[in-house]
Amino acid sequence: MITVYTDDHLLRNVRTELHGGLLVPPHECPERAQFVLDRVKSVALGGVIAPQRHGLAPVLRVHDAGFVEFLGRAWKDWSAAGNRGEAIPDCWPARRMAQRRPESITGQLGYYAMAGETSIGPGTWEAAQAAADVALTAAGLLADGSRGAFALCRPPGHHAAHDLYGGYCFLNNAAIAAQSLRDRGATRVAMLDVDFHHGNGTQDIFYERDDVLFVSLHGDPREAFPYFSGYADEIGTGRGAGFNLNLPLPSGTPFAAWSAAMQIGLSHIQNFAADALVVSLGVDTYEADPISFFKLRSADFTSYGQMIGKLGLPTLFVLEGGYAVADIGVNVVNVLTGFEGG
Ligand code: SP5
Ligand code: ZN
Repeated sequence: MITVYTDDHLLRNVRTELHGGLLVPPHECPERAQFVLDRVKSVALGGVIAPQRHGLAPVLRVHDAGFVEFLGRAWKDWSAAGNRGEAIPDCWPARRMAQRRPESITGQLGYYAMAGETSIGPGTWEAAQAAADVALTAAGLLADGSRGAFALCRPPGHHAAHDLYGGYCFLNNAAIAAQSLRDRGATRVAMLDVDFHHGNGTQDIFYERDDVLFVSLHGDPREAFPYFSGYADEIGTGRGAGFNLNLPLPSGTPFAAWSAAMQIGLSHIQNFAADALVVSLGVDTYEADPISFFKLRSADFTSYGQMIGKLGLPTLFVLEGGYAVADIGVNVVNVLTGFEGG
C-alpha cells in the first residue's frame, strides 16, 4: 500500500491545548506523524510519496467559503490585534444568542469553533491545507485503481464540519477525499469512522445526502467529547435519512464488544453497495490512550484491519486521532497490514 506524506505537517506545532483548566502541550503533536512514518518504513508497507497541490476548489466542495477564508487569515488577524498567545475563542453563539458573524477576530473564533481546546498558531492553516492535499492525493490513487491507500496526515479532520473547526481539526480531510471520489466518478462512497471520538464534522457534511453513507463507532457522547453529537438517534435527514449510523459505546469497552458493533457497521456498508470506502483511522481506541476510554490492544488493530479488508472495497485510510504517541505507529500500521491480509 502506498502512503502519502509530507513534512509540511510540521508547520502545525502550537504550544497550547486547553486541558483540565491548563494550557498544556498539545496531545495532537508533530511526533505522532513521525512515529507512524517510521513504522510504515520499518514494516516496508510500500512506497511513500509526496502529495500534489490541489488548491481550494476540492476543499470548497464540502466547506463554507467564509469559513475557509477565516481559517486562512485567523492567525494574522489575531496576532495583528495584539494578542500575545495562540488564538483561542472565549465566547460562543450559545442558545438564544445571535447566530451572526461578528467583525472581531475573537468573536469570529467563537463563531467558527465547535470546541475551545484547539489553538491556532502560525502555520496552522498551511499544515491544514497540506493535510487535505495528502488525502486528495491518496484518493487519486484509488481513482486510478489501487485497492488501498494511506493518507498519513495531520492535523486530523473528522471534527471539522461544513463551517466549524475544533477537536484538533480544521479541514475535514476524509470528507474532502470522499467528495473527490464522488466527483471523479464513484456513485456511492461509504465512510467508516473508527476514531474513539464521534466524527461530528463528517456527519454534518453528509447528513442530508444518500450518496455518502457515514458509519461511526465512538465513545458515548453522554460521557465523551464531542458531547453534543454522536447519539444513536442521529440517522440523517431528508434524502439522507437512514444514511448515518452512530454506534456509541460505553466507558471501558473491550475489543469483543467493539468488534460486535463493528460487524453491525460493516454489514450496513455491505448493504449500501459502495464503490469505495474511506476510513477515518483514529487509534485513540487503544487501551493506553491518555484522553479516551476504550480498551483495544495492539493486536486488535490487526484483527479489525482484516475485517475491513473482507469488504473487498477500494479503501482509503485517512489518519485521525491517537495520542499514546509511542504506540501510534504500531497500532495504525497494524490496521493497514491487517487490511492487506496480514
Ligand atoms: C481527532 C481527535 O481525536 N480529536 C480529539 C479531540 C479531543 N478534545 C478534547 C478532549 C477532552 C478529553 N478530556 C479527557 C479527560 C481525560 N481524563
Ligand atoms: Zn479522536
